[in-house]
Amino acid sequence: MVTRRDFFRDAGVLALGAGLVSRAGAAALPEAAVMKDAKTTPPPLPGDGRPFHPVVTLNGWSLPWRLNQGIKEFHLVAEPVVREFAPGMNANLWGYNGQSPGPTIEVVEGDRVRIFVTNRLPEATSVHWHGQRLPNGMDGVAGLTQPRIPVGKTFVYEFEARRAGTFMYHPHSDEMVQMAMGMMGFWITHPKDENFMRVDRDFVFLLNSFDITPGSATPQVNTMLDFNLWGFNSRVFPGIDAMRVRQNDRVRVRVGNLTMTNHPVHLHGHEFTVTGTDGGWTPPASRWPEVTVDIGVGQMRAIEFDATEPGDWAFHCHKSHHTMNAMGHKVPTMIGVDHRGIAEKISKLVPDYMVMGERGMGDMAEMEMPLPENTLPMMTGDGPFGSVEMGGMFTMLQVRADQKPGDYSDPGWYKHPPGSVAYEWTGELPEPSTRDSAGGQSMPAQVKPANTAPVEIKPPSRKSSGHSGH
Ligand SMILES: [Cu+2]
Repeated sequence: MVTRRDFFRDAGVLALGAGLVSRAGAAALPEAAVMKDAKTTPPPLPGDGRPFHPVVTLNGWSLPWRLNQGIKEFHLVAEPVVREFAPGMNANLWGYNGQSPGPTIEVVEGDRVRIFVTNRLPEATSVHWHGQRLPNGMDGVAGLTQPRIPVGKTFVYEFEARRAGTFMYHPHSDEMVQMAMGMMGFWITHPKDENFMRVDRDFVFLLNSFDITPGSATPQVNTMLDFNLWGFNSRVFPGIDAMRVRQNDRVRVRVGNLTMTNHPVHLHGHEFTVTGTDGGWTPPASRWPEVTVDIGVGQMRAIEFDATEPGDWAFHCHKSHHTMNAMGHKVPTMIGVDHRGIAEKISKLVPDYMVMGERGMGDMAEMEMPLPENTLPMMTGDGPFGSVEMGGMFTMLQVRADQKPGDYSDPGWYKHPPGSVAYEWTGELPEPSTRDSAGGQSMPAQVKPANTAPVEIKPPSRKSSGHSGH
Protein backbone atom coordinates (compact mmCIF):
# COMPACT_ATOMS: atom_id res chain seq x y z
CA MET A 1 0.00 0.00 0.00
CA VAL A 2 1.40 3.36 -1.00
CA THR A 3 0.51 6.28 1.21
CA ARG A 4 0.26 9.88 0.15
CA ARG A 5 3.39 10.56 2.18
CA ASP A 6 5.28 8.01 0.07
CA PHE A 7 3.84 9.56 -3.03
CA PHE A 8 5.38 12.92 -2.33
CA ARG A 9 8.64 11.44 -1.09
CA ASP A 10 8.94 9.46 -4.32
CA ALA A 11 7.40 12.11 -6.50
CA GLY A 12 10.49 12.38 -8.68
CA VAL A 13 10.52 8.65 -9.34
CA LEU A 14 7.56 8.66 -11.73
CA ALA A 15 5.88 5.54 -10.45
CA LEU A 16 2.94 4.84 -8.19
CA GLY A 17 1.32 1.85 -9.83
CA ALA A 18 -2.31 1.75 -10.96
CA GLY A 19 -1.60 4.19 -13.77
CA LEU A 20 -0.73 7.08 -11.51
CA VAL A 21 2.43 8.92 -12.46
CA SER A 22 3.87 12.19 -11.34
CA ARG A 23 4.44 15.12 -13.61
CA ALA A 24 7.41 17.20 -12.52
CA GLY A 25 6.22 20.76 -12.10
CA ALA A 26 7.65 24.02 -10.91
CA ALA A 27 9.26 23.52 -7.53
CA ALA A 28 6.96 26.00 -5.81
CA LEU A 29 3.85 24.20 -7.01
CA PRO A 30 2.62 20.93 -5.58
CA GLU A 31 3.05 17.96 -7.84
CA ALA A 32 0.36 17.67 -10.55
CA ALA A 33 -0.31 13.95 -10.44
CA VAL A 34 -1.76 12.56 -13.65
CA MET A 35 -3.77 9.38 -14.22
CA LYS A 36 -3.08 7.37 -17.35
CA ASP A 37 -6.12 5.11 -17.49
CA ALA A 38 -9.79 4.77 -16.58
CA LYS A 39 -9.42 2.04 -13.95
CA THR A 40 -11.09 2.38 -10.58
CA THR A 41 -8.25 3.13 -8.18
CA PRO A 42 -8.96 1.64 -4.73
CA PRO A 43 -9.11 4.24 -1.99
CA PRO A 44 -5.70 5.51 -0.91
CA LEU A 45 -4.94 5.81 2.76
CA PRO A 46 -5.02 9.37 3.98
CA GLY A 47 -1.35 10.20 4.54
CA ASP A 48 -0.73 13.36 6.46
CA GLY A 49 -3.56 15.42 7.79
CA ARG A 50 -6.53 14.25 9.84
CA PRO A 51 -7.92 10.72 9.40
CA PHE A 52 -10.94 9.95 7.22
CA HIS A 53 -12.50 7.03 5.39
CA PRO A 54 -11.83 7.64 1.69
CA VAL A 55 -14.38 7.19 -1.08
CA VAL A 56 -14.06 4.98 -4.16
CA THR A 57 -14.45 6.88 -7.43
CA LEU A 58 -15.92 4.53 -10.06
CA ASN A 59 -13.43 4.36 -12.94
CA GLY A 60 -11.54 7.18 -11.32
CA TRP A 61 -9.14 8.23 -8.61
CA SER A 62 -8.49 10.76 -5.85
CA LEU A 63 -5.95 13.57 -6.15
CA PRO A 64 -2.91 13.41 -3.84
CA TRP A 65 -2.10 16.54 -1.84
CA ARG A 66 0.84 18.18 -0.16
CA LEU A 67 0.56 19.46 3.39
CA ASN A 68 2.28 22.85 3.46
CA GLN A 69 2.36 24.54 6.89
CA GLY A 70 -1.03 23.08 7.76
CA ILE A 71 -2.64 23.87 4.41
CA LYS A 72 -3.68 21.05 2.07
CA GLU A 73 -2.37 21.93 -1.39
CA PHE A 74 -3.70 20.36 -4.56
CA HIS A 75 -2.73 20.95 -8.16
CA LEU A 76 -5.38 20.63 -10.86
CA VAL A 77 -4.37 20.88 -14.50
CA ALA A 78 -7.18 21.69 -16.95
CA GLU A 79 -6.20 20.09 -20.25
CA PRO A 80 -7.35 18.10 -23.29
CA VAL A 81 -7.49 14.38 -22.50
CA VAL A 82 -8.34 11.13 -24.26
CA ARG A 83 -10.89 9.20 -22.23
CA GLU A 84 -11.79 5.60 -22.92
CA PHE A 85 -15.61 5.33 -22.65
CA ALA A 86 -15.49 1.55 -22.88
CA PRO A 87 -13.05 -0.77 -24.64
CA GLY A 88 -13.42 0.10 -28.33
CA MET A 89 -14.19 3.77 -27.97
CA ASN A 90 -12.00 6.71 -27.03
CA ALA A 91 -13.25 10.28 -26.82
CA ASN A 92 -11.32 13.53 -27.19
CA LEU A 93 -12.42 15.42 -24.10
CA TRP A 94 -11.27 18.22 -21.87
CA GLY A 95 -10.64 17.27 -18.26
CA TYR A 96 -8.20 17.54 -15.40
CA ASN A 97 -4.90 15.74 -14.73
CA GLY A 98 -5.18 13.27 -17.58
CA GLN A 99 -8.81 12.20 -17.25
CA SER A 100 -12.41 13.32 -17.50
CA PRO A 101 -13.95 13.59 -15.00
CA GLY A 102 -11.13 15.10 -13.02
CA PRO A 103 -9.78 13.42 -9.89
CA THR A 104 -11.89 13.41 -6.73
CA ILE A 105 -10.67 15.88 -4.12
CA GLU A 106 -11.03 14.60 -0.55
CA VAL A 107 -10.56 16.86 2.48
CA VAL A 108 -11.76 16.97 6.09
CA GLU A 109 -14.23 19.46 7.52
CA GLY A 110 -12.27 22.43 8.80
CA ASP A 111 -9.26 21.84 6.51
CA ARG A 112 -7.62 24.91 5.01
CA VAL A 113 -7.35 24.08 1.31
CA ARG A 114 -5.26 25.69 -1.44
CA ILE A 115 -5.86 24.58 -5.02
CA PHE A 116 -3.52 25.57 -7.84
CA VAL A 117 -5.32 25.46 -11.20
CA THR A 118 -3.13 25.44 -14.29
CA ASN A 119 -4.86 26.09 -17.60
CA ARG A 120 -3.55 23.98 -20.48
CA LEU A 121 -6.76 24.30 -22.50
CA PRO A 122 -6.86 26.28 -25.75
CA GLU A 123 -9.14 28.88 -24.07
CA ALA A 124 -9.61 30.61 -20.74
CA THR A 125 -11.30 28.77 -17.90
CA SER A 126 -12.18 28.99 -14.18
CA VAL A 127 -13.22 26.50 -11.49
CA HIS A 128 -16.43 26.78 -9.50
CA TRP A 129 -16.57 24.76 -6.25
CA HIS A 130 -20.22 23.72 -6.49
CA GLY A 131 -22.05 23.74 -3.16
CA GLN A 132 -19.26 25.10 -0.94
CA ARG A 133 -19.43 27.90 1.60
CA LEU A 134 -16.45 30.06 0.76
CA PRO A 135 -15.39 33.68 0.30
CA ASN A 136 -17.21 35.13 -2.69
CA GLY A 137 -13.98 35.78 -4.57
CA MET A 138 -13.15 32.04 -4.47
CA ASP A 139 -16.45 30.96 -6.07
CA GLY A 140 -14.93 30.73 -9.54
CA VAL A 141 -17.52 32.56 -11.64
CA ALA A 142 -15.44 34.13 -14.42
CA GLY A 143 -16.27 37.77 -14.94
CA LEU A 144 -18.37 37.96 -11.76
CA THR A 145 -16.02 36.93 -8.96
CA GLN A 146 -12.65 36.67 -10.73
CA PRO A 147 -10.93 37.26 -14.07
CA ARG A 148 -10.73 34.25 -16.41
CA ILE A 149 -7.63 32.05 -16.04
CA PRO A 150 -5.79 32.76 -19.31
CA VAL A 151 -4.28 29.97 -21.39
CA GLY A 152 -0.99 28.85 -19.85
CA LYS A 153 -1.56 30.57 -16.49
CA THR A 154 -2.01 29.17 -12.98
CA PHE A 155 -4.50 30.63 -10.49
CA VAL A 156 -4.75 29.88 -6.79
CA TYR A 157 -7.99 29.22 -4.88
CA GLU A 158 -7.88 29.11 -1.12
CA PHE A 159 -10.64 28.54 1.41
CA GLU A 160 -11.65 26.53 4.43
CA ALA A 161 -13.77 23.41 3.81
CA ARG A 162 -16.45 24.55 6.21
CA ARG A 163 -19.18 21.98 5.70
CA ALA A 164 -18.92 18.18 5.49
CA GLY A 165 -20.69 16.67 2.52
CA THR A 166 -20.76 15.94 -1.19
CA PHE A 167 -19.67 18.58 -3.71
CA MET A 168 -18.63 18.97 -7.33
CA TYR A 169 -16.30 21.23 -9.27
CA HIS A 170 -16.67 22.47 -12.84
CA PRO A 171 -15.76 25.49 -14.99
CA HIS A 172 -17.82 28.67 -14.81
CA SER A 173 -16.28 30.08 -17.98
CA ASP A 174 -17.58 29.12 -21.43
CA GLU A 175 -19.48 26.69 -19.30
CA MET A 176 -21.66 25.06 -21.95
CA VAL A 177 -18.68 24.13 -24.12
CA GLN A 178 -16.35 23.14 -21.31
CA MET A 179 -18.89 20.94 -19.55
CA ALA A 180 -20.02 19.37 -22.85
CA MET A 181 -16.33 18.51 -23.30
CA GLY A 182 -16.27 16.69 -19.95
CA MET A 183 -14.85 19.19 -17.46
CA MET A 184 -16.13 18.22 -14.03
CA GLY A 185 -15.04 16.46 -10.88
CA PHE A 186 -16.14 15.34 -7.44
CA TRP A 187 -15.27 16.88 -4.09
CA ILE A 188 -15.82 15.16 -0.75
CA THR A 189 -15.49 16.96 2.56
CA HIS A 190 -15.33 14.23 5.19
CA PRO A 191 -16.76 14.88 8.66
CA LYS A 192 -14.38 15.90 11.47
CA ASP A 193 -15.51 12.86 13.45
CA GLU A 194 -14.33 9.97 11.28
CA ASN A 195 -17.00 7.71 12.77
CA PHE A 196 -19.90 10.04 11.94
CA MET A 197 -22.29 8.14 9.64
CA ARG A 198 -19.55 5.61 9.04
CA VAL A 199 -20.11 3.21 6.13
CA ASP A 200 -18.17 0.21 4.85
CA ARG A 201 -18.18 1.25 1.18
CA ASP A 202 -18.56 4.77 -0.16
CA PHE A 203 -18.80 5.04 -3.97
CA VAL A 204 -18.92 8.30 -5.92
CA PHE A 205 -19.63 9.15 -9.54
CA LEU A 206 -20.88 11.96 -11.73
CA LEU A 207 -23.62 11.50 -14.29
CA ASN A 208 -22.68 12.80 -17.69
CA SER A 209 -23.85 13.04 -21.26
CA PHE A 210 -22.08 13.48 -24.55
CA ASP A 211 -23.10 13.91 -28.16
CA ILE A 212 -20.49 12.11 -30.23
CA THR A 213 -21.43 11.15 -33.77
CA PRO A 214 -20.63 7.47 -34.36
CA GLY A 215 -17.28 7.30 -36.08
CA SER A 216 -15.98 10.55 -34.58
CA ALA A 217 -14.35 11.19 -31.22
CA THR A 218 -15.02 14.79 -30.21
CA PRO A 219 -18.32 15.83 -28.59
CA GLN A 220 -20.67 18.26 -30.27
CA VAL A 221 -20.62 21.15 -27.83
CA ASN A 222 -23.89 22.91 -28.73
CA THR A 223 -26.26 20.01 -28.09
CA MET A 224 -29.08 20.93 -25.70
CA LEU A 225 -31.00 17.71 -25.13
CA ASP A 226 -30.36 15.15 -27.84
CA PHE A 227 -27.26 13.53 -26.39
CA ASN A 228 -26.37 10.04 -27.59
CA LEU A 229 -23.95 8.80 -24.91
CA TRP A 230 -24.90 8.74 -21.24
CA GLY A 231 -22.43 7.73 -18.61
CA PHE A 232 -21.17 7.41 -15.08
CA ASN A 233 -17.82 9.20 -14.73
CA SER A 234 -17.36 9.45 -18.52
CA ARG A 235 -17.72 5.69 -18.96
CA VAL A 236 -20.60 3.83 -20.60
CA PHE A 237 -21.79 0.29 -19.96
CA PRO A 238 -20.16 -2.22 -20.31
CA GLY A 239 -17.19 0.00 -19.46
CA ILE A 240 -18.48 1.05 -16.02
CA ASP A 241 -17.04 -0.87 -13.08
CA ALA A 242 -19.47 -2.67 -10.82
CA MET A 243 -19.80 -1.68 -7.17
CA ARG A 244 -18.43 -4.72 -5.32
CA VAL A 245 -19.43 -5.07 -1.71
CA ARG A 246 -19.48 -7.63 1.05
CA GLN A 247 -22.86 -8.97 2.17
CA ASN A 248 -24.27 -6.86 5.05
CA ASP A 249 -21.92 -3.97 4.32
CA ARG A 250 -23.35 -0.52 4.91
CA VAL A 251 -23.03 1.04 1.46
CA ARG A 252 -23.18 4.70 0.44
CA VAL A 253 -23.41 5.80 -3.20
CA ARG A 254 -22.98 9.51 -3.96
CA VAL A 255 -24.16 10.72 -7.35
CA GLY A 256 -23.79 14.19 -8.86
CA ASN A 257 -25.64 15.34 -11.96
CA LEU A 258 -23.90 17.76 -14.33
CA THR A 259 -25.94 16.81 -17.41
CA MET A 260 -28.78 18.83 -18.97
CA THR A 261 -31.59 16.57 -17.70
CA ASN A 262 -32.71 14.63 -14.65
CA HIS A 263 -31.82 10.99 -14.03
CA PRO A 264 -34.00 8.63 -11.97
CA VAL A 265 -31.33 6.29 -10.62
CA HIS A 266 -32.72 2.89 -9.71
CA LEU A 267 -31.28 0.10 -7.55
CA HIS A 268 -32.48 -3.51 -7.74
CA GLY A 269 -32.94 -5.85 -4.81
CA HIS A 270 -32.65 -3.35 -1.94
CA GLU A 271 -34.34 -0.25 -0.56
CA PHE A 272 -32.23 2.79 0.25
CA THR A 273 -32.69 6.14 1.92
CA VAL A 274 -31.35 9.51 0.81
CA THR A 275 -28.95 10.46 3.58
CA GLY A 276 -27.38 13.47 1.91
CA THR A 277 -28.24 16.16 -0.62
CA ASP A 278 -26.55 19.23 -2.06
CA GLY A 279 -27.10 21.02 1.21
CA GLY A 280 -25.73 18.42 3.61
CA TRP A 281 -26.84 15.36 5.54
CA THR A 282 -30.59 14.82 5.77
CA PRO A 283 -32.05 14.67 9.30
CA PRO A 284 -32.82 10.98 10.07
CA ALA A 285 -36.50 11.77 10.77
CA SER A 286 -36.84 13.15 7.20
CA ARG A 287 -35.77 9.92 5.45
CA TRP A 288 -38.03 7.39 3.76
CA PRO A 289 -37.24 4.18 1.90
CA GLU A 290 -37.25 4.05 -1.89
CA VAL A 291 -35.70 2.18 -4.79
CA THR A 292 -35.36 5.04 -7.28
CA VAL A 293 -34.16 8.58 -6.67
CA ASP A 294 -34.52 11.30 -9.26
CA ILE A 295 -31.38 13.39 -9.42
CA GLY A 296 -32.06 16.82 -10.86
CA VAL A 297 -29.65 18.93 -12.87
CA GLY A 298 -26.93 20.37 -10.66
CA GLN A 299 -27.89 18.16 -7.72
CA MET A 300 -26.03 15.62 -5.62
CA ARG A 301 -27.59 12.76 -3.70
CA ALA A 302 -26.04 10.34 -1.21
CA ILE A 303 -28.02 7.12 -0.81
CA GLU A 304 -27.39 4.43 1.79
CA PHE A 305 -28.49 0.86 2.35
CA ASP A 306 -27.43 -2.40 3.95
CA ALA A 307 -26.35 -4.79 1.20
CA THR A 308 -28.14 -7.78 2.65
CA GLU A 309 -29.07 -9.61 -0.57
CA PRO A 310 -26.36 -11.57 -2.39
CA GLY A 311 -26.36 -11.38 -6.17
CA ASP A 312 -25.61 -9.23 -9.21
CA TRP A 313 -28.08 -6.36 -8.92
CA ALA A 314 -28.64 -3.88 -11.72
CA PHE A 315 -28.08 -0.22 -10.89
CA HIS A 316 -29.04 2.20 -13.63
CA CYS A 317 -30.83 5.32 -14.81
CA HIS A 318 -34.47 4.45 -15.40
CA LYS A 319 -34.82 6.58 -18.53
CA SER A 320 -34.44 3.73 -20.96
CA HIS A 321 -32.73 5.86 -23.63
CA HIS A 322 -30.04 6.55 -21.09
CA THR A 323 -29.12 2.87 -20.97
CA MET A 324 -28.35 2.84 -24.68
CA ASN A 325 -25.29 3.86 -26.61
CA ALA A 326 -25.10 5.99 -29.73
CA MET A 327 -26.30 3.56 -32.37
CA GLY A 328 -29.73 3.14 -30.77
CA HIS A 329 -30.88 6.68 -31.39
CA LYS A 330 -33.03 7.84 -34.31
CA VAL A 331 -33.85 4.29 -35.42
CA PRO A 332 -37.44 4.08 -36.78
CA THR A 333 -39.86 1.65 -35.13
CA MET A 334 -40.15 -1.48 -37.27
CA ILE A 335 -42.06 -3.75 -34.90
CA GLY A 336 -44.64 -5.73 -36.86
CA VAL A 337 -43.40 -4.57 -40.26
CA ASP A 338 -42.92 -7.50 -42.60
CA HIS A 339 -39.74 -6.84 -44.54
CA ARG A 340 -39.61 -10.06 -46.53
CA GLY A 341 -39.03 -9.30 -50.15
CA ILE A 342 -38.40 -5.62 -49.57
CA ALA A 343 -35.08 -6.26 -47.82
CA GLU A 344 -34.03 -8.48 -50.67
CA LYS A 345 -34.81 -5.80 -53.24
CA ILE A 346 -33.10 -3.03 -51.27
CA SER A 347 -30.01 -5.10 -50.65
CA LYS A 348 -29.46 -5.27 -54.40
CA LEU A 349 -29.07 -1.50 -54.32
CA VAL A 350 -27.49 -1.14 -50.86
CA PRO A 351 -25.30 -4.18 -50.20
CA ASP A 352 -25.08 -3.75 -46.38
CA TYR A 353 -28.79 -3.03 -45.92
CA MET A 354 -30.13 -4.56 -42.77
CA VAL A 355 -33.63 -4.72 -41.40
CA MET A 356 -33.65 -3.30 -37.89
CA GLY A 357 -36.02 -4.10 -35.10
CA GLU A 358 -38.75 -6.10 -36.85
CA ARG A 359 -39.30 -8.09 -33.63
CA GLY A 360 -38.11 -5.42 -31.22
CA MET A 361 -34.47 -4.46 -30.96
CA GLY A 362 -33.24 -7.02 -28.43
CA ASP A 363 -31.75 -9.19 -31.15
CA MET A 364 -29.54 -6.33 -32.20
CA ALA A 365 -27.52 -6.62 -29.02
CA GLU A 366 -26.18 -9.97 -30.17
CA MET A 367 -26.06 -9.18 -33.87
CA GLU A 368 -22.72 -8.86 -35.55
CA MET A 369 -23.42 -5.52 -37.09
CA PRO A 370 -20.80 -3.50 -38.93
CA LEU A 371 -20.08 -0.40 -36.83
CA PRO A 372 -18.18 2.72 -37.78
CA GLU A 373 -14.75 3.10 -36.21
CA ASN A 374 -14.68 4.32 -32.61
CA THR A 375 -18.22 3.73 -31.48
CA LEU A 376 -20.01 1.16 -29.37
CA PRO A 377 -22.98 -1.11 -29.99
CA MET A 378 -26.15 0.57 -28.73
CA MET A 379 -26.74 -2.12 -26.14
CA THR A 380 -24.35 -4.80 -25.16
CA GLY A 381 -22.59 -6.39 -22.21
CA ASP A 382 -22.36 -10.15 -22.00
CA GLY A 383 -23.85 -11.62 -18.85
CA PRO A 384 -23.93 -15.24 -17.74
CA PHE A 385 -27.25 -15.76 -19.57
CA GLY A 386 -26.53 -13.82 -22.78
CA SER A 387 -26.49 -10.19 -23.73
CA VAL A 388 -27.60 -7.74 -21.04
CA GLU A 389 -28.95 -5.49 -23.84
CA MET A 390 -27.87 -2.33 -22.09
CA GLY A 391 -25.50 0.57 -22.58
CA GLY A 392 -24.95 4.02 -21.11
CA MET A 393 -25.88 4.62 -17.47
CA PHE A 394 -25.90 1.02 -16.26
CA THR A 395 -23.78 -0.98 -13.90
CA MET A 396 -24.18 -3.54 -11.13
CA LEU A 397 -24.10 -3.80 -7.37
CA GLN A 398 -22.31 -7.11 -6.76
CA VAL A 399 -23.04 -8.41 -3.25
CA ARG A 400 -20.99 -11.41 -2.12
CA ALA A 401 -20.76 -13.17 1.23
CA ASP A 402 -17.06 -13.84 0.72
CA GLN A 403 -15.91 -10.44 -0.62
CA LYS A 404 -13.17 -9.34 1.77
CA PRO A 405 -13.44 -5.98 3.55
CA GLY A 406 -11.77 -3.39 1.34
CA ASP A 407 -11.63 -5.73 -1.68
CA TYR A 408 -13.04 -4.04 -4.79
CA SER A 409 -11.89 -6.68 -7.30
CA ASP A 410 -14.20 -8.59 -9.65
CA PRO A 411 -15.72 -11.58 -7.86
CA GLY A 412 -17.03 -13.13 -11.13
CA TRP A 413 -20.69 -13.76 -11.89
CA TYR A 414 -23.02 -14.59 -9.03
CA LYS A 415 -23.56 -18.33 -8.59
CA HIS A 416 -27.29 -18.68 -8.08
CA PRO A 417 -28.35 -21.37 -5.59
CA PRO A 418 -29.94 -24.34 -7.42
CA GLY A 419 -33.61 -23.75 -8.17
CA SER A 420 -33.45 -19.96 -7.68
CA VAL A 421 -33.36 -18.80 -11.33
CA ALA A 422 -36.46 -18.10 -13.43
CA TYR A 423 -37.04 -21.10 -15.68
CA GLU A 424 -39.07 -22.20 -18.67
CA TRP A 425 -42.50 -23.76 -18.08
CA THR A 426 -42.69 -26.95 -20.10
CA GLY A 427 -46.07 -28.34 -18.91
CA GLU A 428 -49.55 -27.92 -20.38
CA LEU A 429 -50.79 -24.41 -21.01
CA PRO A 430 -54.46 -23.68 -20.30
CA GLU A 431 -56.56 -21.89 -22.93
CA PRO A 432 -56.12 -18.18 -22.34
CA SER A 433 -59.28 -16.58 -21.00
CA THR A 434 -60.51 -13.71 -23.14
CA ARG A 435 -62.74 -10.80 -22.46
CA ASP A 436 -65.96 -10.22 -24.38
CA SER A 437 -66.37 -6.57 -23.66
CA ALA A 438 -65.02 -4.37 -26.38
CA GLY A 439 -65.08 -1.30 -24.23
CA GLY A 440 -63.32 -2.26 -21.05
CA GLN A 441 -64.92 -2.59 -17.65
CA SER A 442 -65.81 0.82 -16.35
CA MET A 443 -67.18 2.14 -19.62
CA PRO A 444 -68.81 -0.82 -21.38
CA ALA A 445 -69.52 -0.37 -25.06
CA GLN A 446 -73.10 0.65 -25.77
CA VAL A 447 -75.05 -1.29 -28.31
CA LYS A 448 -77.12 1.72 -29.32
CA PRO A 449 -75.76 5.22 -29.34
CA ALA A 450 -77.13 7.04 -26.30
CA ASN A 451 -77.37 10.33 -28.08
CA THR A 452 -79.59 9.96 -31.09
CA ALA A 453 -80.01 13.65 -31.76
CA PRO A 454 -79.20 14.31 -35.39
CA VAL A 455 -76.08 16.29 -36.00
CA GLU A 456 -76.34 18.79 -38.74
CA ILE A 457 -73.21 20.06 -40.28
CA LYS A 458 -73.51 23.30 -42.16
CA PRO A 459 -70.84 24.71 -44.39
CA PRO A 460 -69.51 28.01 -43.09
CA SER A 461 -71.24 31.01 -44.49
CA ARG A 462 -69.28 32.79 -47.15
CA LYS A 463 -70.38 36.17 -45.88
CA SER A 464 -69.77 37.39 -42.36
CA SER A 465 -73.00 36.83 -40.50
CA GLY A 466 -72.23 39.52 -37.98
CA HIS A 467 -71.53 37.13 -35.07
CA SER A 468 -68.98 39.34 -33.53
CA GLY A 469 -69.68 38.31 -29.96
CA HIS A 470 -70.93 41.73 -28.88
CU1 LIG B 1 -30.80 9.19 -17.21
